[in-house]
Amino acid sequence: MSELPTVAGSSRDREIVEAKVIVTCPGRNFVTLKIVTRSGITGLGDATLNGRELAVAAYLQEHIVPNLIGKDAGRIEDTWQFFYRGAYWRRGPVTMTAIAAVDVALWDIVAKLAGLPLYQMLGGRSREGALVYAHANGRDIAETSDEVRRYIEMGFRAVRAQCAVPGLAKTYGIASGGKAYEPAETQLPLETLWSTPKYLEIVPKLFEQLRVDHGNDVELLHDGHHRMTPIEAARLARSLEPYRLFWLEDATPAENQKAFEVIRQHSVTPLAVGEVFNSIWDCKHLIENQLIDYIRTTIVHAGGITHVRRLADFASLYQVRTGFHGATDLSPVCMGAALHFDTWVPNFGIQEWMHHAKETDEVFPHDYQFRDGRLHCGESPGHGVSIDEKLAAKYPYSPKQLPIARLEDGSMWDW
Ligand code: GCO
Ligand code: MG
Repeated sequence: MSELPTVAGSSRDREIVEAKVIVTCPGRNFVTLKIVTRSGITGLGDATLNGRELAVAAYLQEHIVPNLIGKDAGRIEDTWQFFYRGAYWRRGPVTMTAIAAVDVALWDIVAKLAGLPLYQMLGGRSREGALVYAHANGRDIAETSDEVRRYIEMGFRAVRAQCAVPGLAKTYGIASGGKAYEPAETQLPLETLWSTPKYLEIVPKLFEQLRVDHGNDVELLHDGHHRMTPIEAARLARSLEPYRLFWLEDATPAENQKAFEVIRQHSVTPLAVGEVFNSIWDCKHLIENQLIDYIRTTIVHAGGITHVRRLADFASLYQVRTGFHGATDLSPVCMGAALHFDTWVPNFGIQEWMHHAKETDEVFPHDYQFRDGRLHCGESPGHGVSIDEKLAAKYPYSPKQLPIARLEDGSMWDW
């Protein structure tokens, strides 16, 4: 790569001379941290927290950037400990997303200094590509099934299926007006109505039909998005057993990790959880008691590669596999880093992949590619994702928040 210096690697070369927070909205909002060393190597980290972007941007700008200048970019672990222990205030999505951005940018730099793709720095290739799942959704069972077919025809081996719930105007995961589904579309939260009994009526029928239409070869997934109580989740998980799901995700909120014991007592449907977790402590009980099968916590929201590697190693002791979050609100920078991680991590399960918009891909050129149902990370040094800053500047920040949900009597519920 042209930016590699002839003499790489002295601590003076690695000194951080610039750290810049870039906020851009090519189709949706993204926050990116760019770190530059004295020798001119740049590293990028994703810092996007959907609907709360500017909180992380300010955390980085005010509290992290001043501490970075002058540090040795090669001291990844020490920098992680500095920002985690040194902040005194531990964990939380804003802090852990900011730390993740620094961590990923430093891994990117160190891999570029070594002239190696990032997966090589982690221990090398364990597989040829990362199995990914796509998002199929529809206004009814037939439309959802058509969408599943479309993805199978595109080469996907695993598809998540969500279908509108009769009697509810707007449901999580369902696109409106023929557009691709996007989690945050309005400036202030869109109010939606939720009914678990109505939802529990339709979901088993959806998967029964999908198995009739598509057979048993394709892996099918479903996201409950934290809306069921533990006993309701247990009922759904049990009723889905004949359709052999790859996983049921976020069956119930997990602040109380013991809640998953109820689901486990009643069902053998595999369980995935963790896209809203930001630390190993959020899933310690879940993992060591084998209450889940897949951990969703990904790099951008949980302290970066340094922390998620620790989490994945811990999970491997209990045969829990990774299934990283990969919605469109995680930037291509996170996706690039995640794919290098997926290429290495021994206990890999699956990777979520919602396509980014064309504008997003243009702002963040990347070398990962979809082939045969898998995403393949590239071979260029680092994580293989860059940013076109001039183009990014043409897409100013546009405030957007996630929807909220209320029950039919008006009470607030989980969206
Ligand atoms: C998923 C997620 C997303 C989230 C979104 C929030 O499984 O992909 O549940 O759809 O809702 O990432 O910002
Ligand atoms: Mg989810």
